[in-house]
Parts: sequence; C-alpha cells; structure tokens
Amino acid sequence: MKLRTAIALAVFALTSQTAAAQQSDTINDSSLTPWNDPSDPTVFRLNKDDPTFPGGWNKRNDKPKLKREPGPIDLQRYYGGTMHNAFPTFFAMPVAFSTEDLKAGQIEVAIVGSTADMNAVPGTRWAPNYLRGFVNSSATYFTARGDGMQERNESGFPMELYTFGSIHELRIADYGNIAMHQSSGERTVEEIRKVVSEILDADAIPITVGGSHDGMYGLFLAAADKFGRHGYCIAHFDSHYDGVSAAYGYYVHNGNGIYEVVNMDLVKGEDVVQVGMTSIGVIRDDFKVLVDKGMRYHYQAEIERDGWDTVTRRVLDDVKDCENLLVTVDIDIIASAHIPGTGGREVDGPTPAQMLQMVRALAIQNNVVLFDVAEYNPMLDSRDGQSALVVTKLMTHFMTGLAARKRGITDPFYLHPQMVDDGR
Ligand SMILES: [Mn+2]
Repeated sequence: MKLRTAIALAVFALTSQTAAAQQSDTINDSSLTPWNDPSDPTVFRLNKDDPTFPGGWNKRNDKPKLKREPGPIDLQRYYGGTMHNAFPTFFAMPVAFSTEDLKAGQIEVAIVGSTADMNAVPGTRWAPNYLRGFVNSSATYFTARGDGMQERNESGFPMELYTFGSIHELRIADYGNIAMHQSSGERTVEEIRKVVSEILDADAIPITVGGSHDGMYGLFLAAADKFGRHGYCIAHFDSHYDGVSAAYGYYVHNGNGIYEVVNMDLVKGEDVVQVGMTSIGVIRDDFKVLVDKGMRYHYQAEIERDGWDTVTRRVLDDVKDCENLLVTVDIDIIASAHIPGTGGREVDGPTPAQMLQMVRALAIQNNVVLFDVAEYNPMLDSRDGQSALVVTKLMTHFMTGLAARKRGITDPFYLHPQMVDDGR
C-alpha cells in the first residue's frame, strides 16, 4: 500500500471513530421507547383533534432566549444578604434555559427539578419548587459580588467543610424544572431524556432532584445517548430493588427502572450495583435474571451483619473501574425516622450522615456524570422540612466531593486534617 493511501485510510478510520463516539446508536433506536410503536394494537389512541395535542404540556417558552446573549441569568436584586431576600432558585444560583446558556457560562453542575409523580402516594411533582424555597431558608446567606457567575459561587454558599473542597469552586446553575405529563409516565420520561440531554450536551453534570423514581429510565436513556450503549454504569441506592418485571404492563413504573435498563441492554448487568434493599428481591425470578447478568447488590441485611463502613468500601470497590458513573438515590433508603417525606418509607436503613459520606466518597473516587436524588414528597414531610434538609445536604455533600476531586484529592474518605484534629 502506498504511504499516501495508508495515511488517508488512517485518517478515515480516526474520523469515523470520532463520528461514532459523537452519535450514540441509542438516539434513533425506537425499540428503547416501545410504547410509541404505531403498529401495535396495545398502543393507546390519543385525540388528535385536541388543540393542545401533541405538545401543549411541554411546549417551550422561547421568550427567555430573546434579545440576549447566551449565558446564565442572575435573578438576584440584592448584592447579597439573607436567603430570605433571594429569588428562590437552587442555592440562589443563576438560571439557564439551554445548552448554549450552560456552555457560555462554563457551567459544571446544572441542578434540574424532576416533577415525575408516579409513586403510589402522589406529591413528588411539588418537590423541586418546595426545595428551592427550603434551600433558601435553610442556608442563611448569599453574596453576589458583582454580576459574574464566579463571584456568586465564591462566597456566601452553604459549605460542607468536611473536605475543605467547597462548592464555591464549582460553577453551578439552576436549570429549572422538567415538565411531567399528568396522564403518561412514558411522555414524562421522554421529556426527562430531552432536558437532561441538554445538560449532558454542555458537558455539565446534571443533578436531578425531586420526582418519583420512574424518572430514572429517562436518565438512563439520556446517559446512553451521551455515553453510548454500555458506556456508563449505575450505583442505585434504594430500600427497594426497582428491578421488578411486573409493572401492570407498563414500560415505565417507579419499581422497574433497573430491570428495564438491563433488559433493554442499555447497561450491562455487571455495571449495576444496588445498595440498601430491605424488601423484595432475592426470592423473585426477575432478581435472578439481573444477578445472572452480573448485577451486584448489598442488602440492608449485609449492612446489619458487616457494618456500614465495610459495605461502603465494597460499593466503592464495585464501581472503582467505572469510567462514567450514574448515581441515583431514592431517599427512602434512609431510615424513615430521619426522612418522613417520601412515599416508600422503611424504618431500617442508613442515617443521613452515612449517606452523605457515601455520596461524597463516590464523587471523589469516580467520574460521576449524573447525580439523581429521587422520591422527595413535600406533602409527606414534617412541617419543619426534616426531609428537605436531608435532600439539600445530599446535594451539597455530593458537590463538595466534586470540588475535592477537582482539587486533585483521590482518597474517597479524605477529611481535611483540621476537621479531624482534636486540637492537641
Ligand atoms: Mn426507587
């Protein structure tokens, strides 16, 4: 072969590899959303004469994009002060509406509210907006030293000092809420896939917060569209194993996301680890299907026998070679005395402090590409917002871990020396 031909072939091979990396085969694979198959008689017929069909519920408002340069928008009237004076965005952060806004602001973390609401006890749809108000009242001060993102993030933020890798060091935006379709979990999941993809396309880390756990299939689709089939793994924390094959005939259900993602072959079974289950699983056939495909798991019974610290190390070991890690936390994993505001309460399970350590450790050890805190139901929360406080802390501790990793810290259990020095 002539040298020139060889070079041309090599360049072609490189270019096609790049093209393949940019376009995941999941994007146009209709078998991943089988509920849309028009040739299938079990597909529900919708009323096409309805003037709000098909997109009234999730039609985008283009006004925020008019007459401005792309970038995060700072909504705060005041230079700083108490959070009670702040416009209620997550942590008083600027808002963004598009991939372009996130890119222009070099945003690293975009917090987006999920309003999915398919738990047997409804109410998770109110989670994100309730949390915005709560976050602002629980964190006393904010400071906007100027108009820029960096200034906003540098001070007045509710730090978690454990690592001294403070979340001031991250560029954060509030990406608004993801609409839920009131009659269709499938449509809601499609919208979750779309909005979360906008964040991933900006190479930012989405923190999805609030909604019921059926939303996780939308996260899994978005992650596959970005990182490719088998391109990521999942750490799933939950009192329930969410791997049931029985979902009353529906593809989208808040107890079957793990079963779906493995059986749709988006993620390999061996790339899934489940932690904290207290209930059904081991005796079921669908559990055996997942385990046969390599899924790893740590029941609450194992935690009771061996202790939280030991099991935490096992979990970190399970995912240590994972290139892109998606972490999803159903807050019902935490013992219900600490977290009344969720629809699937279990009395046993870790304390908030133990879960905070876990999410911080994962954020330090792994390249976490998406962090999900699901199943917060403010309608069930105590009046003082006990559960909202735990959800807020899960977010801040995760971001503290990210900040520590950004500083080059690699020990997942790193604690700042001054924080563990007893003063002698
Ligand atoms: Mn769950």
